[in-house]
Amino acid sequence: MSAIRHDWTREEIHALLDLPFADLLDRAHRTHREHHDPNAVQVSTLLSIKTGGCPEDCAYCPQAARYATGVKAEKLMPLDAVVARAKQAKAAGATRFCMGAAWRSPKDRDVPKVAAMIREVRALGMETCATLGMLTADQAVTLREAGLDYYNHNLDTAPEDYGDIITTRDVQDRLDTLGHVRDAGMKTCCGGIVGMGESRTGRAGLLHALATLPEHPQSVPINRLVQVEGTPLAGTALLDPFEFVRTVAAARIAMPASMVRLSAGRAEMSDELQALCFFAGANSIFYGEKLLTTGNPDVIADQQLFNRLGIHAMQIEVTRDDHDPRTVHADIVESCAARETVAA
Ligand code: SAM
Ligand code: DTB
Ligand code: SF4
Repeated sequence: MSAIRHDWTREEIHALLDLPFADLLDRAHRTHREHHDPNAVQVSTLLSIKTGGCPEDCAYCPQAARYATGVKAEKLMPLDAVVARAKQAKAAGATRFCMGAAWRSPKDRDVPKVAAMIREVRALGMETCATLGMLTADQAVTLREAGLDYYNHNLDTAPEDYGDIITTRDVQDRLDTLGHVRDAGMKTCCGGIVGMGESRTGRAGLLHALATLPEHPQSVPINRLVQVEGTPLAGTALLDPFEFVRTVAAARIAMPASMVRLSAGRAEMSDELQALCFFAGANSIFYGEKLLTTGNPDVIADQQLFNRLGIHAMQIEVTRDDHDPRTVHADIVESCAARETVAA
């Protein structure tokens, strides 16, 4: 069994990315089989609960107020509308529901509203995830107490490239929030974006930063840049698809027990490229026709892809609810039903 290491050097990760393609995929796939069912993929559905108007300047993001991308700023969605969307996602077979907000950080008055959403989604028997920007330690505790399982907060790019992509916060801000999330007892969902014009060395730097966090993130989303007109990164030279597969494979080897998510960018990927990514160790996807503001493959196309590849949707991993142990049974039953829905 390959060990879970936190002492990777950048050179070692770079050397993985440099391997001949077949050698890299062979090693990644073996690692994958040691730690995971290679035919099971976890499915999460995203919902933008607060869209656009963000004060940050992330060069990739269509929701930054300063870029003319056509995304309109909206208010926080009402609770009943969020719950209705979570029910739809569950009926379509998703086991995790991820709520995203275009905030630098939530205002204290927003936190109880999001906490109410988390409580209601959790009560449906779904895993909960939120991505709301930077959190204080107290905010993290409040969200955890509401039943939040995962917090998504990406490192996004190599530390040395961070200032080229975002100037309104720094890497240490990201690390601080990730620390608050871990201290509050939540699982972290933390990854990055490739295809932003970075070099292979940059991708090694991102993976190294992720693999040397105090704990490997339980979920590692690997996004391929979705180029949106009006953002500074629109028009960036497209990344060689094999480099994308290499990044997934190296993430699998460096963080063997984590779920590696094939995230943004799937709508522009062929089925064959996605199948290579699953072989290389990706075992999670965003499922549902929309990411936050951009498109994602149709549900029916994903169901067909799973069927063609013999993949089934993964059972959710919730084994115990500290607040109400009775929900354990409900979660497992629900996840089996979801598995049949997606695989049907
Ligand atoms: N505002 C919060 C934050 O930035 O942490 C949460 C929402 S933000 C949209 C979540 C993540 O979406 C970013 O960290 C980034 O990885 C991803 N993202 C945003 N725009 C993207 C794009 N055009 N292509 C790929 N990923 C993107
Ligand atoms: C993540 O790493 N990718 C997701 C999720 N976490 C929140 C977001 C992708 C957003 C893609 C651009 C958009 O749809 O606005
Ligand atoms: Fe705002 Fe998040 Fe988009 Fe950056 S990535 S502009 S913080 S919504």
